[in-house]
Amino acid sequence: MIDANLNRSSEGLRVLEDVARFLLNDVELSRRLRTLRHDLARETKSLRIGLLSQRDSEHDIGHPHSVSLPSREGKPNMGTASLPGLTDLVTANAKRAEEALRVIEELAKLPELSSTLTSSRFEQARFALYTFERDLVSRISRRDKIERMLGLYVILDRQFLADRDELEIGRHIIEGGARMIQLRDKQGKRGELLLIAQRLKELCCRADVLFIVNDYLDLAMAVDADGLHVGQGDLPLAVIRRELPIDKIVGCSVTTLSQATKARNEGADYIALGSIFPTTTKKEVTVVGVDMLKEIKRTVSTPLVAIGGINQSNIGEVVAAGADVVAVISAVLGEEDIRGAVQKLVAEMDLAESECQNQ
Ligand code: TZP
Ligand code: MG
Repeated sequence: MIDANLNRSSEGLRVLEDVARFLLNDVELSRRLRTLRHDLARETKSLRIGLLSQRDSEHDIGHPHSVSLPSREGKPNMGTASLPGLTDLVTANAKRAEEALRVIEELAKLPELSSTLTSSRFEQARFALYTFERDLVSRISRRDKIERMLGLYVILDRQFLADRDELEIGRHIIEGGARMIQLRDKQGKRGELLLIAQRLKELCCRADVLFIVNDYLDLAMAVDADGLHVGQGDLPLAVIRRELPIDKIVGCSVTTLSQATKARNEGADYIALGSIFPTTTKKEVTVVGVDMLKEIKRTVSTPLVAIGGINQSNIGEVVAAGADVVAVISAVLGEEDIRGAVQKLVAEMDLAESECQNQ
């Protein structure tokens, strides 16, 4: 049992470590997982020869070719509703390692084993693994959303919309080809916003467009939005991270390189820099210019959204300067033909991107 469970735990840990290393490129997480795996190997080093001497895999009734246990073929054990994804894989392997550690932890309490194995060491490892499991699932599910962060991000500003219907405008924005929509209402009428946010979220979800709520953590949570966008004066990122479900993304507005670095370090999934150009949509903005965009792009690898005063005539310049996503309000909502305005902006972005690639 000890041999089997040590193998299970190190194999499960190795899968998690490789996911962190090769898929998430997360140096820190993969290093911590490797340390845990090595610590466990060191802990049980003195048992290695004895365990190997007693190993008899061929006659194990759980051996894949054994007829003694019912076949598991055709019964996937990772996820049920749909095809297993990476989060199912991580969960299955974390569980395998956690369970294995628990078995060793229990065995180590037996009088004949307590002098060779320290139960509490396996308990500590199991608890460390619970946190790794959560961190990995969070990283993977947010990564899936971040990978969808491309193209045009339209901010449905209710004050700019005046009396126009949010849903109808939202539909036209999606039909035009925007990839992200944010609901923004600086007057904060949460009661009115709830139903609108719910419907917009459903609309976006059907179209595979990311739906982000500006400012209001409670509203983002109530409608299960894909994420929350906050500014410098809003709740700290650490508090938001603690409150939001682990699969949600958080965007943060910045105007300087140091704010961008700080937001990255505090766990922002994307950074929105602006105002890039002068704008009348938002009062008292700092105009930062395209050079700041280039500088942040060079220094911070977090996905970068450019915002402020961007329109058809300058969107190409912003894309060329390194914006991963471009966010607009007036260039879309200030137009009569919403769908057409989105289409033209998207076409300009595509053109600028292909020109960048050809250079
Ligand atoms: N943050 C920085 S500038 C800005 C916000 C919300 C306003 C963007 O609006 P527009 O009309 O695209 O300039
Ligand atoms: Mg805000």
